[in-house]
Amino acid sequence: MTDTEPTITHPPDLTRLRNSSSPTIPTKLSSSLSILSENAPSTATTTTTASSANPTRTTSPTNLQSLQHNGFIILPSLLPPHLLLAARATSKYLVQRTRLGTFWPHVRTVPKQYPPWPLYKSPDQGLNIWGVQHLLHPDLSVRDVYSEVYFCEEVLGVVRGLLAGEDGRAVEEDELVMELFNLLVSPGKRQGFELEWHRDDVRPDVTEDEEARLLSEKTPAGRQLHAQYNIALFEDESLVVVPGSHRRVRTEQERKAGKYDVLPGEVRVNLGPGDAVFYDSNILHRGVYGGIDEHTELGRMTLHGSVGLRGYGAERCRQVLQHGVGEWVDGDGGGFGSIQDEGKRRVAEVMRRNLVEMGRGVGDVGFSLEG
Ligand SMILES: O=C(O)CCC(=O)C(=O)O
Ligand SMILES: [Fe+2]
Repeated sequence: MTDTEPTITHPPDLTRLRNSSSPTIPTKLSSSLSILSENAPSTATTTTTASSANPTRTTSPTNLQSLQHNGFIILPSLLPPHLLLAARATSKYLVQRTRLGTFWPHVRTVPKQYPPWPLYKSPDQGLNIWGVQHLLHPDLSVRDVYSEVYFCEEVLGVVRGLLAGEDGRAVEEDELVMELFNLLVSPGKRQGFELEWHRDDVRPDVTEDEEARLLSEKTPAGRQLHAQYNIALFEDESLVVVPGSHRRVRTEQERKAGKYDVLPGEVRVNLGPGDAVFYDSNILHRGVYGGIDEHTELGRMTLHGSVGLRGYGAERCRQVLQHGVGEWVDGDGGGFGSIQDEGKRRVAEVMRRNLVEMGRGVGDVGFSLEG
């Protein structure tokens, strides 16, 4: 694999959004979207804007307010440089070895959008991967690097803020639940692939009433019960979202639209290395993945993770356990003793135990979506 990856450009462009349907024209952001990207990670910021004629004091929205309003937030350069460097090197190795077969069987395969995916045992199966699953699995030899990233304060600090209750105070670390951590990659063999429009845990065939009920159940009294994110290790513009669609039922047009149609207001999320997008997983979204020549190109390598809030297992367990984490999280070697920093190790262990507790006694959870 030759190193044809884009060079790291810091700081990245702060307005990493554009209309997906007009790639070269910068997005005309509506007023509701113009607040995107202005927030510093994890804490509310207060800024003073002064005009000599009319000095006004405005408070920037917190990450949580922006996410609740738009359904997603973009945080440029979230991942610290040493973790970005380590995650890039590790992911190149992981993906290359995985594609060769016999190294890591847990993958997402083209053209299947949702779990379960077949196990990758040999390249002779002719499978083409668009993701590598279970980065925190104890049998994965490069797991240590991914645990340093998953449990890093830069990410968990943002998560604690997004899971805040009515008082707006960030939740404590021991209220967090370890959930999913995967790597999304460009399919090889120059075989492009697209995900259809979906919400992660609401089926498309539900009635309007059922859709409304499910959406409010998943964010009771407006509370986010989990935080989901993509952290790009290289340039990535695969994710397309409809801003604001996470808290409302689909419009007539959205219901009638084809699986891959352009939807009104859709935007493509454009991330640079180390940038993150946190999104409400019930926003209408899809993925568009250009195929690469895996022998000469790296393409997309984006960490795709989620962290839950303790006490809401009933709402979250299907989303998490349908991916099969319950089979290894409590097993031999599942602990995070390899994490060097004592505080971080403690948080990781608490979060893992919270996941084990969530899965205890839960039977077959089935799958959220089919296809
Ligand atoms: O590729 C992405 O960023 C989105 C993936 C996705 O929507 C999913 O796995 O449900
Ligand atoms: Fe999704």
